[in-house]
Amino acid sequence: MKKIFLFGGLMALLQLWSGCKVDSQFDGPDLNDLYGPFEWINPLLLNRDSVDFGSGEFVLASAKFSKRVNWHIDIKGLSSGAWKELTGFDSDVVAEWDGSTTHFPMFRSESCAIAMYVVGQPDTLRDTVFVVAPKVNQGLLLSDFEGGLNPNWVPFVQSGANMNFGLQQNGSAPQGLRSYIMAGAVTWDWLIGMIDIPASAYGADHFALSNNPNNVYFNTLLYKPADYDNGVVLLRFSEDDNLDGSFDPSQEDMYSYQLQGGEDGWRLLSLKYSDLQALVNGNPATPSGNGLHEPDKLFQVSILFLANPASGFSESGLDYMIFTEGEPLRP
Ligand SMILES: [Ca+2]
Ligand SMILES: [Ca+2]
Ligand SMILES: [Ca+2]
Repeated sequence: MKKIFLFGGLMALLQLWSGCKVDSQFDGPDLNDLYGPFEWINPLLLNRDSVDFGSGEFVLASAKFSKRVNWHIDIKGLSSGAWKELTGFDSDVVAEWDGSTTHFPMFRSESCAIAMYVVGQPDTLRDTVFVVAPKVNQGLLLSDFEGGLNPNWVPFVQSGANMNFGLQQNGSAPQGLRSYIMAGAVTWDWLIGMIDIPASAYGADHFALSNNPNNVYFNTLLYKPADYDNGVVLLRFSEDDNLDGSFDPSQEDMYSYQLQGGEDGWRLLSLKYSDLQALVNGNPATPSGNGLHEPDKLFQVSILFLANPASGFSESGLDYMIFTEGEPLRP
């Protein structure tokens, strides 16, 4: 009995000792990581000089430093002005770029300048990569406005002052060359103008979406000018609950999302379908239909642009409206 106890105690001591050793190797900070001299061990290296994001290729940028540092990679599209930022805190860097952007616009087929630096250090290492084809986003694209307007959309524009609804190509599109502008001043009504986008414009009574509202996202790029905070964008999603090929607002569900203000410029709005609410005058209300979020029964999407009639002119912009499944758009 005594031998067994001794043996057990020895094992416990051994475990304690080896446990301490493991701890000292992995838990504590490596002093060289904090106080050691900094140098580039391996310079910035790209795994390719041209990339076809459209066929699933991506860019790997690697570098190695003598200690862990805050590194930063800027990727700039030389024709579009797109700007992707990659950052981290490592000594051995392998950073992946999948063709997405951080600051709009989205990347195009273009040459890109890549610059890598370490915060607090003087050197910037540079390289270039050519984008043969930009990133392809899976989903149901309602429009990117590059090929003009869908003739089966139904626009309505009030006859106010300085009305401007339609395609815009002025060098500011967040994707491609064209976007859609909604602007004007209407003194007698909140509604400035709207577009109905029926599923029939895509060849069916209902949009080709899955029936799982937790899986479906509506994404669009929205523009708010710095000069005007009064515009309200109201998105409406009308369901054909009884599948009779029409939408009855008194008996079927309409889910909405309303947005005013926010940051200036272009931003991404991504809405999970199950988060949409029935709204009456901007306030949550009981849906008029079966109360189920049913993206597979979606009959029409409507984009309304509104402003307080006393607030004067307002402006907003749209681009790249796309439904995605499984995750929000990563433009
Ligand atoms: Ca576009
Ligand atoms: Ca119906
Ligand atoms: Ca429903």
